[in-house]
Amino acid sequence: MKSIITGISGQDGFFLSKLLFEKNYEIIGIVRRNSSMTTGTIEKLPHEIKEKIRIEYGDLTDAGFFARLLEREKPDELYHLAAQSFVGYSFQNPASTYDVNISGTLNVVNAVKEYSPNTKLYFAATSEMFGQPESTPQNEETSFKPRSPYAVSKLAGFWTMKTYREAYGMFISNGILFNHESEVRGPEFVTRKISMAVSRIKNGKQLVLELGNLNARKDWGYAKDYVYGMWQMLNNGTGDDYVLGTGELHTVREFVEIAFQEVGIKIHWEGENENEIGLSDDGKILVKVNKAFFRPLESDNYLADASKANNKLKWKSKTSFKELIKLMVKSDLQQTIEK
Ligand code: NAP
Ligand code: F7E
Repeated sequence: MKSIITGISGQDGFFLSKLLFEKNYEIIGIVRRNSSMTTGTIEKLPHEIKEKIRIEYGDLTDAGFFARLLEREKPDELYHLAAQSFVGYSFQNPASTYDVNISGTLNVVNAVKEYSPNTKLYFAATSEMFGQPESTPQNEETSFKPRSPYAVSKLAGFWTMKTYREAYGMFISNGILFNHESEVRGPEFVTRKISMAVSRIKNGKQLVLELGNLNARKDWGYAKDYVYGMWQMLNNGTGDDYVLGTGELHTVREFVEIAFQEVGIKIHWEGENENEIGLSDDGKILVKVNKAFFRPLESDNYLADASKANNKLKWKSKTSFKELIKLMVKSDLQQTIEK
């Protein structure tokens, strides 16, 4: 089986590469060139997997690149993971977010339609499309109320995929994935920002962790579990839309507390709102709130109802919230010591 992964150098690309390697797929990874020729998470893959990935350099915004690629390769499966994926950045740079996430997605689906219509296509949609939902929990029938340029761009991609699936009979699955994290999560996302800071603080390499909204609540799972769901969506009868998530909500505050517990530090909180601080037992200020990390709008109160994926794909989130935090902190502790 031949696969193409866009966004292979990101978090999900890392776990999906491992999964497809285990399943003996031929893997072509799309990477955008940068001046240092670094390849993101690909560099963290075991040697035998790296060796098997064929990198093709190209940018999502280049329609001609995808047309030539699909005409030449005609893969069995294409996982379209590449995106400007950071919600905070999308408020500062909505235009480039739309270029990459909307026009870029159109380039991918058009190339599949024109040059390789039998390719099965996965699109990385998101729970962010629910924004401020009217009902909880959310499933495939819940209406969308996006609350960021990122969410708007992903909703455009989602509807484009649905339209192409119905209009042209293409095999396309939209994964409406809730937050999923890991030891290779980008450092600007809150979970990794916390696990890295906790490890550095424990080792005396950082004094304080500055965060935004400590009361923000998310449905957090482990990325490795979720990429298995992506694969299942392309290997189960017909293309469809599926919600993947844990069905559990936790606050950023809880994440902080458990991450510090992992290194033997108990956090207690004092003050309110932007003056709130987190202190250790010996009175050291280890956590501060910084307004700069708040967003103009927050998507809150959303929670996955993954019963369709559970029933049809037999998919389940396997890793608990505590296990996730434990593995992230353990990995960052190791890296902090090595540096
Ligand atoms: P990520 O770590 O931010 O990876 C994004 C990938 O897209 C990177 O490989 C990045 O390349 C690539 N990319 C960005 N702009 C590009 C462009 N113009 N041309 C080519 N490649 C480009 O994201 P992730 O966490 O793995 O998520 C994968 C997908 O799922 C994304 O579409 C995201 O929006 C979506 N999603 C993620 C979550 C989650 O919780 N992780 C939840 C729902 C949906 P560089 O390495 O060069 O930056
Ligand atoms: O924020 C709050 C922040 O940036 C999580 C992407 O993969 O999942 C991800 O988007 C929460 C938000 O992820 C800080 O306000 C508090 O409520 O880790 P995040 P995200 O915005 O949920 C969705 C499903 C995707 O689709 C996206 O691609 O944490 N928060 N303090 C903070 N967030 C950050 N980044 N930094 C802080 O200091």
